[in-house]
Amino acid sequence: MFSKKLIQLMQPETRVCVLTGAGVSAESGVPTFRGAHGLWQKFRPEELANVDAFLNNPELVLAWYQYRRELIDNIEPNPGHYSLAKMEQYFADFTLVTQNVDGLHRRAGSQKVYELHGNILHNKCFQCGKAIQRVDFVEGEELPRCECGGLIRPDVVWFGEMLPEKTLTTAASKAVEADLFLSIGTSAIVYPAAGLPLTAQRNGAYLVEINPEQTDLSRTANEVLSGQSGEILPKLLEATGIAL
Ligand code: BJW
Ligand code: ZN
Repeated sequence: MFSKKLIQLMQPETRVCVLTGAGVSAESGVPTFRGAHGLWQKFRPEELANVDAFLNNPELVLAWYQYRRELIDNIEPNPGHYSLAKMEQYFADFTLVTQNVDGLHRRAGSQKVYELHGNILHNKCFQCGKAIQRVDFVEGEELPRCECGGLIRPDVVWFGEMLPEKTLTTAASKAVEADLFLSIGTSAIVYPAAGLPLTAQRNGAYLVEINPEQTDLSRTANEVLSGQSGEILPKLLEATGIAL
């Protein structure tokens, strides 16, 4: 199932960079955005995850995020998340970059997580930018507002917005330095995150994709492990002799 090359690279001194997407949380019950079983089918992410959608219909956008927060409150990380937390302990130089906003990597024990698209459990003021802790949106009640009067929004990155600069810069430099890059559970179509695996490979990394479906990256990757990350990652650890 795994190539010799990949097993050889599973040494503690190998520099590893991982990019995860919604597929890693799919087995926990979080719907993906676009995958075959994507459940946000009523709306394309581009329709809700942008500033105009928020300004035109804040109730709809906030209700979407509230629904997702409640969903995340009631689920658990899966063996894919736990395997990545284990890998952080095993490799001396290991970087976990995620596009996910669900916080499940941390809940599984990953200590350092570069969250490129923010975190759904945090909020900020749309007007003054002040960080605001979790505020639940109740449909039919007044919209939550900051003390400055601005609307409160989730602290996530919408289309057309910049990613957190330092997080992105670190992720990009870790991709450049990596010997092994794993792209897991992402359709790899949203930039700049989707550029990270390509940057890594251009700079010499062995690029492995884990996904049950083909993506644009599948043709480019050095190795494609076709299947669910919650099954493949524990098997990879087992094949390497790392106990989960
Ligand atoms: C499994 C599985 C299992 C299922 N195991 N796998 C043209 C070219 C290049 C770029 C652009 C362009 N036009 C516009 C852009 C820029 C734009 C962009 O990339 N658009 C593309 C759609 C073309 N990017 C941006 O706007 C970004 N900002 C930016 O570029 O700033 C600079 C700038 C500013 C102003 C002007 C111009 C430039 C920001 C992007 C923000 C993305 N935000 C979202 C929402 C976050 C908040 C929220 O969660 O609500 O992030 S959108 C959504 O997509 C979310 C995700 O993180 C992201 C990626 O999705 P992901 O994770 O890959 O999920 P899916 O569903 O797509 O895929 C799941 C995969 O899992 C599938 O492949 C399944 O098969 C697989 N799977 N089960 C393993 N068990
Ligand atoms: Zn404010």
